[in-house]
Amino acid sequence: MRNTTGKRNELRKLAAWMAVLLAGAAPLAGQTTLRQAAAARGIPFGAAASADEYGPPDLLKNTNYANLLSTQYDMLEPGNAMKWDVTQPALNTYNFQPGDELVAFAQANGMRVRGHNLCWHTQFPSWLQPYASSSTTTPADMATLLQNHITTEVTHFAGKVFAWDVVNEAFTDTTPSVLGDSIWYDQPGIGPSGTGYIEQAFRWAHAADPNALLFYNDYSIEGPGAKFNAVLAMVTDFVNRGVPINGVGFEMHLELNGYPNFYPSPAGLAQNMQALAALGIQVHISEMDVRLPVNSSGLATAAELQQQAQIYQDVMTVCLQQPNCTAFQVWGVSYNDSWIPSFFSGYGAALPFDFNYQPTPAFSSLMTALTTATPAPVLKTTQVVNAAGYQGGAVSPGEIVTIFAAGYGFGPASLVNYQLDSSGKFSTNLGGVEVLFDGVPAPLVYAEAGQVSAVVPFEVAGEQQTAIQYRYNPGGGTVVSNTVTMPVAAAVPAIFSLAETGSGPGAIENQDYSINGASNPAASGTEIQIFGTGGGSVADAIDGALAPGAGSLVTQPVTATIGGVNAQVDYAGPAPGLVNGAIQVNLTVPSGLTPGPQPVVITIGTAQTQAGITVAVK
Ligand code: 9MR
Repeated sequence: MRNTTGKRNELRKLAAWMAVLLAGAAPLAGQTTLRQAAAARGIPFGAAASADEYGPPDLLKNTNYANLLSTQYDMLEPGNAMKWDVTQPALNTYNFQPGDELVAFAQANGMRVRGHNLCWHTQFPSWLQPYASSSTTTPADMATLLQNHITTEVTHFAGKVFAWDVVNEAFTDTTPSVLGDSIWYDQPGIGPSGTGYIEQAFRWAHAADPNALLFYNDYSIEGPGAKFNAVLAMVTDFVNRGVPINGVGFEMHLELNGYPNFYPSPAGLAQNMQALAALGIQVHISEMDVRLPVNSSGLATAAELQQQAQIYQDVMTVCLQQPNCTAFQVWGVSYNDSWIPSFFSGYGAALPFDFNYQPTPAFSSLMTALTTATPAPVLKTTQVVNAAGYQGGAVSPGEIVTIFAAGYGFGPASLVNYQLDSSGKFSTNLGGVEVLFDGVPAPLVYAEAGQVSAVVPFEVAGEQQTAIQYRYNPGGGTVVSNTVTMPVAAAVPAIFSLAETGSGPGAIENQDYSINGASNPAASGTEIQIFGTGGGSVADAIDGALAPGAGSLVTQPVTATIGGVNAQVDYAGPAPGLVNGAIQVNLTVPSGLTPGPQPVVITIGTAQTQAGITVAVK
C-alpha cells in the first residue's frame, strides 16, 4: 500500500489527547448517588412514587422514603396518582391533589416529573365501566369523555410534567400481537377503528400541552418479537402521518428467567431502540424492576442479587449507548413500596434499595454502568474530513475520509488496518466498526477507537446529500452514533502530503518511481505521479476493489498547474494497486520553473486541491 491513510499518526495523537481531555472533564470520582452519577451522564434517573392517593399514610411524609427519593433520584413518576381512578373519581369531578403533592415535592427537590397515564384499559373509577357499557352511551360520548379527561389533566399539569404516557399497554401478548379489549377500543370504543383511539389520545394530549413529550408505554416490548412489531408498526404509521408521538416507554419488568439468557438480551434491547431511533423516536426505560424469589422475610439470595445486579448494569449500559434512550426509571423507591410482592406471590427484592432504604448490589452495578459504560458516540459533520487534505464540508464519491467520533472506547483499542474480504475487496467491518452512507457500509481503510478511515461509496454520485452513521459492535450489542447529513460534491480533491499534515511536500513520485523531494527534484519534461483522493466519480469503479493496472478515468475534466504554470495532464484515475477512491494524477513538469519547491494544484471539475502542497523541481 502506498500512503492512502493520510495523517493517521498525527491525528491518532490528537485523538489520544481528546480522550485525556474528556476523562479530565468528567468528575466521576466523588459521585456517591445514582442521581449524581446519572446527571453526569445527562440521563434522568427516576422512580415511581406515591403520596397518599389511596389514603394514609402519606409516603412523602415518611422521612426515609422522602430522603431516599430526593437524593438518589432526579425524576419521579406517580405510580398511581395521575391515573383515572384517582384523578376523575366521579364524572367531571377531578382530584389532582395527590399528583400536585408529588409535583410540588419534585419541584422542591429539583426533580423532573413523568406523567402516567391518560388512557388505559384498567384502573379506572367504578362509575366508568357502567357508563361505558350503557346502551345509551354512544361512541361520540366515549370520545368526549376521553378528550375531556386528557384535556383537563394535561392542561392542569402543563409545564410541570415533561413527558406523558398517553396510552398504556394497548397491545396483547399474543402472536401476532393485536389491540387488546378496552372500553376505549371495542368495549364499546370511541369510534375510530384500529389504533384510531390511540391516535386521538395523542392528538388531544398534544393540543393541551404542545411542549410535553408524548409516549406510548408497554411491557414485553424490550426485545424483538410480535408485540414490539405491532408497536413499531403503529409508531411508524404515526410518524409517517404526523401524529404527535415522541417516545415509547419500555417498562422493563424483568425476572432472572434463565440468567444470563435473560429477556431482553442487551443486543435485542439495543436493536429495538435502534429501530425506534430510525424513526426519530425516544425510548424511556419507564418501570424497571427485576423480581427475585424471596424468603418469608422478603429477601433474596446473594447469588441471585448478583445476577439481578448484572441485569440492571446491562440495561443501563445499553441505554447509555443508544442516543435515543433518554431516561431510566425504576418502579418504586425501595423494597417497601414495590408492587411485586402483592402481584407475584413469593417474589420481591426487585429494586436497588432494600427494606432499610439501603443500597443493594443493583445499586452498585448501576453506579458501575453510569461511571464506566462507553457512551454513545457523537458524530459531527465537522469531524468528517478528507484523509489527504483534512478539508471538510462535503464529501464526494470515492473520497477517502477520516472520521472522528468522540467518546472513549468506541472502536477497537488498537489500530486495525484494512482487510481484504473473500472477493478481494476492502472489508466494510474492521474490528466491529462500520460506517454507513445512506445505509450502505463503506470500505474501511483502518479503524480504532475514536477514529476511522472510510471510502465514500461511489453510489452517492448525483445525490444532494448523504446520511452518515458510525456503528461499533464488539460482540454483544451494537453501539450506534447519531446520523449526520453532509452535502455531496462532485469532487473534493486533495493531495496526500509526505508529512501527513495536509501541506508541504506532496506524496509524489518522479518518473523513475522514486519519492520526489528537495534532494530528489523532478526535471522539466519528465512525468510525475501525484497521489490523492476526492477526485469524484470514476467510470466503472467498484467500491472497495483494488484499482486494476489500467483503470478507467476520473469522469470530470482535470487540469493542473505547477508553480502557476499549466502542466500537461497525462493521466487522472485510480492508482493501480490502491483501493478505488485513491487517485493518481500524472503531470509533465513544465519548463521555465524556478528550481526548488513549487506549489502544485490540480483542478477536477470545478474543485481544486488544497493550497500548500509542493513538488520539488530542478
Ligand atoms: O404500581 C402500580 C400498582 O400500585 C397498582 O396497583 C397497579 C394497578 O394496575 O399498577 C401498578 O403500576 C403499573 C403501571 O401503571 C403500568 N405498568 C405496570 C405497572 C405494574 O403493574
